[in-house]
Amino acid sequence: MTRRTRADATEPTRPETGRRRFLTQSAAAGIAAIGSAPAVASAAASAEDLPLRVPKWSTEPGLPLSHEKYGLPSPFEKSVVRRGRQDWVMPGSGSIMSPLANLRGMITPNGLAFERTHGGVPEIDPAQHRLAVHGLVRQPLVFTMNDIVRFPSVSRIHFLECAGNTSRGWAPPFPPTVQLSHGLLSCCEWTGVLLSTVLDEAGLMPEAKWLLAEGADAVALNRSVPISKALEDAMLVYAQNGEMLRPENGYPLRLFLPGWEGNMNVKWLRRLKLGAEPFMTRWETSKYTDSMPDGSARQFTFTMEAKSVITHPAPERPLTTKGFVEVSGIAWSGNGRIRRVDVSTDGGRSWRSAELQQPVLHRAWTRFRLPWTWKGGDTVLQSRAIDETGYVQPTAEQLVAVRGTANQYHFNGIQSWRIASDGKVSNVRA
Ligand SMILES: Nc1nc2c(c(=O)[nH]1)N[C@H]1C(S)=C(S)[C@@H](COP(=O)(O)O)O[C@H]1N2
Ligand SMILES: [Mo]
Repeated sequence: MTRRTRADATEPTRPETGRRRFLTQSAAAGIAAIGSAPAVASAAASAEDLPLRVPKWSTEPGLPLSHEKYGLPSPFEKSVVRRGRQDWVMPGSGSIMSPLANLRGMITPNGLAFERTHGGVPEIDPAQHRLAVHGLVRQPLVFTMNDIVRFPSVSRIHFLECAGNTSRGWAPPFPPTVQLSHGLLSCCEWTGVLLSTVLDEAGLMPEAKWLLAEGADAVALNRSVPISKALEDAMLVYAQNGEMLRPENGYPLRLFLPGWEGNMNVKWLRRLKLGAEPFMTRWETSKYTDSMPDGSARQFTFTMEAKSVITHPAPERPLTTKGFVEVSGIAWSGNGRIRRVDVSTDGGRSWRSAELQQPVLHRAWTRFRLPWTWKGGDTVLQSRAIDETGYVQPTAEQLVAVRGTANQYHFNGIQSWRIASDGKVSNVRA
């Protein structure tokens, strides 16, 4: 699907430097004008808000500190939660999605990270947990968690995306929110030991070309991983965003394969078996293969290709005021860094390059932002990611032309949000 488009000639646009007014430049802005400021701001807001009120919370001592409890968000943020399906197909199976429209920057906090689990969350005592490394190794080994955390550690920021993310992008009806369409996705700082360090300890036999990674949950989820990936950047992860993994994300130990489909990132990892061939488990034969239009299935589609989505505006965050809008979203690629993100505010007729939040990291989310003036009309917003390999995120039509519509996995087509003239946002195919 690598394709060059005319947008490659687009000049990157940056907001002009120097003094610039954003919110009070249009008569409809809801910002109070102070004192002798020109009467461009909403008169209703001025009358009500000036002079600045002194609310109760500014005049009385506040609540005690939460120092003995685990900290929680403000009660006013209580709608910012994961949503999805639980006890789906079998007990404990489900997927709950991250509220992408309410995330800022490039890190997903642990309490909002997506969860996808096929047989419930095991409650594992780390003191009793073991990791076995065996098969085509010189010295089979069994590690305790104390052994694992003694190894030299690394911390890296990477995205994690379920192969089934945007699985309803192939054909209508499309999910009503960005959370339900794109929320099987997180980006976190992962801490652990490089898998290559642990494999060195056991000593790989020259014939070892694949490894089987197996979880300690009731479904014993297991996947075959080529040794090249195991030695390139795979990690055995025990911490996420600075604290030990949450039970739902694999406590006390998970495999992490940067940029590769979520399913292979085996949680509650208990066993690594080295072999000469892939193990052909049910997770890579009956599931996680891609149906092709000729009826065949494509196997071992490991890498999550470049993709992007606008998270503001989005159905959950409609436009309420004409004038300045910061269009913002995330882009990521399992093949490396994001080079550029183009945004269209006219349904794909013209494109402008968005500003990328620094640092732009390998196999991590890149937040993009583009200033836009919404004049109140009906239009369609789209974003298109280009990664450092030159790969351009395809349109949904291009993807369907190659892959058909009988698919569940690996949809990375361009997302279209329709902005209606009342500011409401809906999921459409433009
Ligand atoms: N042992 C085990 N590992 C697992 C799973 C599982 O059900 N059991 N689910 C997989 C799938 S399909 C995905 S997308 C990711 C989800 O990781 P998360 O729940 O930490 O977001 O874990 C993968 N690893
Ligand atoms: Mo998944």
